Amino acid sequence: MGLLEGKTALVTGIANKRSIAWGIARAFDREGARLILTYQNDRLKENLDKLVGDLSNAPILVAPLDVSDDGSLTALAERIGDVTDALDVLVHSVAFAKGEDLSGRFLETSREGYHLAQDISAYSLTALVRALYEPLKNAGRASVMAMTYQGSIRVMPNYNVMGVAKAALESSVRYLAFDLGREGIRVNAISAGPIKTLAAAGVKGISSALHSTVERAPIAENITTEDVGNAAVFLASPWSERITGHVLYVDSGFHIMGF
Ligand code: 0WD
Repeated sequence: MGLLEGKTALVTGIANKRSIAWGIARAFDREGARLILTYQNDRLKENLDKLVGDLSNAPILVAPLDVSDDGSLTALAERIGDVTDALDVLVHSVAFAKGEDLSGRFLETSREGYHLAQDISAYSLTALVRALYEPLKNAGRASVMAMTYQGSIRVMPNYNVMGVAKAALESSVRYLAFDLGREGIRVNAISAGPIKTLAAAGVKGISSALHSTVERAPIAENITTEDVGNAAVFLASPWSERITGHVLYVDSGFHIMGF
């Protein structure tokens, strides 16, 4: 029997087969979860339609979601309400910043670029949890998780405005964990090491980040979306029942290193 048998899990942020969210969806599927998947726009829906054929169980719902649009969040909550009263697992795997804000000096970040990165990459977690509060509460023991990166606490050249957004995201995880703990809703983050995805390709210097992991991390190997998927299964399962407000590093141990 799978670790997530009988659980309903929403996974956001699948852009293509390289997406971290796809690694998570596959791991959840393997463990017997009932999946709800979202896509950002029609172009990405086509990718998702092809990918879901690889799952052992068809998703119970595939729906659009633009996290920057409150109407879209409300519409998603309604669609979810049509298929289930309870949502056991919620995965936030969404981030965006302007290309020009992901290279050069952080100093040059515009007000607009800063707001955009914060809105889509950090505030969206709170917006999503707010929109889905009822089904999460109904689950009794729900688990929410967000994807983050160590650029939140250390300077990773070029990560810039996204590092600041990830700091806000990780802080949001802690405040939400406090707000929702008494309702049985846990909120955690997974801080993944660098993985070559569509979003990562937008950050100048991803190749050197991948190279650094192999050179300097205790486990001298880059991580995969499958590694993140397995950690997500743990956070979604009862085996992590007393863990909340935590940032779990899945980075081959890179974060413990000084020199
Ligand atoms: O090295 C990496 N790849 C790491 C990624 C290391 C550590 C953390 N992360 C984080 C990212 O910051 C993000 O939060 O993992 C999460 C998932 O990112 P990913 O899997 O690396 O990237 P990708 O496959 O591109 O998925 C992110 C998706 C978007 O894709 P594109 O590249 O088309 O922007 O986030 C979605 C979109 O599908 N997205 C949105 N979804 C709903 N509403 C929105 C939006 N407004 N904007 C972006």
